[in-house]
Amino acid sequence: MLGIGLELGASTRGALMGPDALRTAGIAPMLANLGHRFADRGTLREAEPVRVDMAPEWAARCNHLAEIGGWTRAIHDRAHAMSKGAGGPGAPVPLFVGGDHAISMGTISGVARACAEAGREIAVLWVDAHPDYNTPETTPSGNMHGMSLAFLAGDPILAPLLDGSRPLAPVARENIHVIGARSIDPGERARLRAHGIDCVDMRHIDERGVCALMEERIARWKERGVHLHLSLDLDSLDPSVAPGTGTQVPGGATYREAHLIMEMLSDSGLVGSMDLVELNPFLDERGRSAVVAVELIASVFGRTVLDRLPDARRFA
Ligand code: DIR
Ligand code: MN
Ligand code: MN
Ligand code: MN
Repeated sequence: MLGIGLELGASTRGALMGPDALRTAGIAPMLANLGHRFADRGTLREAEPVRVDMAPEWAARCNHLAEIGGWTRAIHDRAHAMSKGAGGPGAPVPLFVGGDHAISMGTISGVARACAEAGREIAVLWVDAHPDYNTPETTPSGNMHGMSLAFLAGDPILAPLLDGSRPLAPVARENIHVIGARSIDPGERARLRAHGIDCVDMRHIDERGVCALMEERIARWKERGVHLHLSLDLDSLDPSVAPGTGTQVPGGATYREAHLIMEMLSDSGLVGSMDLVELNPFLDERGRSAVVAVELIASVFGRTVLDRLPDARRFA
């Protein structure tokens, strides 16, 4: 696990305390109890601002651009180093803990570069109330945590966040999957449609259920043999379950819906790397969202309620 204390991608402060709250909530013993070797690599607490070579009209629409550029490059280098040999048998699974969702511009670009070097295809599952598919052209807020997935898909306006020494290996549009969406800006929605991004909104989940939706996607990832990166934004959950997050949106995933996504991913054996973002302890209620986050991570890493028996034996 690497903590990343970046909170300038959002307009609410406090997400930089996320990694420490997760530690207090018991991430280390939880994963150790599941039989994993858990290494806490500490928290990245600062990054030097850099000059990002972006046209001034777009740069003006990116809040804290120089800072986010510096963070993105520093995070990218760490994530790339942690992902060497990504997805190979027995390779460790890097867990990145934010911080706001702008950290994923560094984490996933680092993982994607390692995948490209290893000749591996990468797919991203973005579990979030927001698709974060804005660009400087479409953003209503200027907040860069709302642009991270667009950057990772290779948006040319955002590309200069990384520099020439760190080539961006964009995630192919057909390998980007959003689930849990319920707050999408108008320009963002048009871009998702134009790019054919697979975006499962809450109505889809209501109508078809998490199980069927996840089975389809898991079958596809298995067929393609991808390295799957899970990017879990805590605001995907309903605010009644996880209030400790900066942009609450009603109508989110229930506790069980979120766990079922994690459990099915765990069973699939596909998750090769993961982000947990937007945990804001300053907005939390006595640590309950941090505890929920630890429990969700535990489900990704193999915690089950019962032993999973083949259906025929379950009622024997
Ligand atoms: C909104 C809010 N779509 C924006 N985005 C996010 O400002 O771009 N909130 N990611 O968490
Ligand atoms: Mn997000
Ligand atoms: Mn966000
Ligand atoms: Mn979100």
